[in-house]
Amino acid sequence: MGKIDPTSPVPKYFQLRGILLDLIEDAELPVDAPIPSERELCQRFGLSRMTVRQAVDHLVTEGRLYRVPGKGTFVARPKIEMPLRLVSFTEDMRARGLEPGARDLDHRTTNANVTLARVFDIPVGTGVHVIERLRTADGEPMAVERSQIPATVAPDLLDIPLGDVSLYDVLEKRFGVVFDAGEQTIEAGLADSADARLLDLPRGSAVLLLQRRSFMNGKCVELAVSTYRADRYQLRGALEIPRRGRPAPRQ
Ligand code: 16G
Repeated sequence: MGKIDPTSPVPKYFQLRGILLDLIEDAELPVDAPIPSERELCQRFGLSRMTVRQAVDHLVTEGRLYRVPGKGTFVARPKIEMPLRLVSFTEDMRARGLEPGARDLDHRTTNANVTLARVFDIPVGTGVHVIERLRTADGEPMAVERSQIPATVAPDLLDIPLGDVSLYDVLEKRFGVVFDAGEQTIEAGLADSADARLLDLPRGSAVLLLQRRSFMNGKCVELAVSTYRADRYQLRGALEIPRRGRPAPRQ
């Protein structure tokens, strides 16, 4: 186990954070295991209570630990990496060995306003299906997804129960919709009271707000506006090396 180096310029709380993270990563502290009490950590590393609390608070904020009032502090599950590919929720969860689920919150057909008409390249007033679902993984709420699809693309889509089924699967098998391109924006946000309740989070918790446009043959066919739990998802992307400013290869 690591030690605190009193001569290091790295603050002691940050060193302890690193030691605890190593224990989590090496699975010496597995998921849902309690971490040693504040008193034990103070004794073991010769630190003040304030320093220990600062390290633990940091890890709680980062989503690596969670507190249960009256019980202690435990190791959190690792976050899920948000796919930066055009995959369905169902496909993504299955690939991780988790059971995908969907609860139908609301579905209706509305008339396209100017914005939607522009997005879908359809006349204002044309029907657009709106499907709101709570997405779950192994029964745990993960996201609220609100998909909008022009009715011309999938006329009787709302006659199909969209509870525990894959929307993309239905679109492909029943309506021949196969997406061939997509774009997505991701922003930080705070859960409003409705989403917080659905996602089982305290109101005002951090969430990720996503907007996805999925295309077929150059036309947008789905506009999804979704709220994902920030305590369960993280983003990872490959970094491209910019061409300019790259050092010339050595001769
Ligand atoms: C993804 C999509 C969503 C789509 C859903 C279909 C986002 C950010 N992404 O979660 O647009 O409706 O997959 O999943 O919302 P399904 O085929 O499992 O129903």
